[in-house]
This record gives sequence, structure tokens and C-alpha cells, in this order.
Amino acid sequence: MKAIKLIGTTTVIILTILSIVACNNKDSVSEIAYVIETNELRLQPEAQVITTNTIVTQPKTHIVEIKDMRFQPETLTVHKGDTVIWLNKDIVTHDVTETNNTWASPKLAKGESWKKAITKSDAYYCSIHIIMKAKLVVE
Ligand SMILES: [Cu+2]
Repeated sequence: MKAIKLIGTTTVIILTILSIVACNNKDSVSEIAYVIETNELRLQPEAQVITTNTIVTQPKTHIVEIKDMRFQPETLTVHKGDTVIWLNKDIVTHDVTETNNTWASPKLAKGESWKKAITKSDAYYCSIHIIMKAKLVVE
């Protein structure tokens, strides 16, 4: 019984739509189209809230003086992204060479300087005077 009733209801709906379309009235057709369109389920994307606890600090510039055959300070603590300038204040030429030779400055004569942005902790030395050793600590 339920199936027959359902078929009957469906037939009534179809006949109603057909009779509206049969009118050949453009307004009626577009009204049907409009109703169908507004019955679509539209999902709105949910807003995403992203929380970060990162504290942004401006990169700093540090100076390591090379004098009296030493890097001063011999241990320098920096933040990742900081720049270090090595300034040769000795009367002899020095350089700044990473212990594993991953980077190195050119030879620095008296009064010359060289700078590098620091991304990780590294030990370095002067390849001209290998007893001159120092290190950068990134915290
Ligand atoms: Cu040196």
C-alpha cells in the first residue's frame, strides 16, 4: 500500500512539473531551475584559527674582533639568522675557516672585515695560524 501511495505522489509531482513546463513560459522554467539550485546543500569552509607561539626577534649583528692572535670573544652565542662580522685588528693577516672547511672567509689584512649570517653552531679557526680557535653557539 505504501509503495502505491508513494508512486501516486511521485506521479502527481511529475505531472505538476510537466504542466508548468508545458506552459512554455520561460519564467516558470527558470523558477523551477532556481528552486532546484537553492535546494543544493552548500558547505561553507570552516574558518581555521592557527595559533603560533613563535616569538619573532629581529636578527642582530655581532662583532668578533681578531687581535693579539685571538678571536675575541672566543665563544659567541647568537640566534639563528644573526650576522657575525669578523674584524681584523691585528697587524698580520688572518682568516676565518670553519673546522670542517664548509665555509671560510678570504684572507683578512689589517683593518679588513668579513661577515656571515649564522644558521648553526660551528667551530672555526684561522687557517694561517691554526692555534687560533673559536666557536659560534646558536641557541
Ligand atoms: Cu690568523
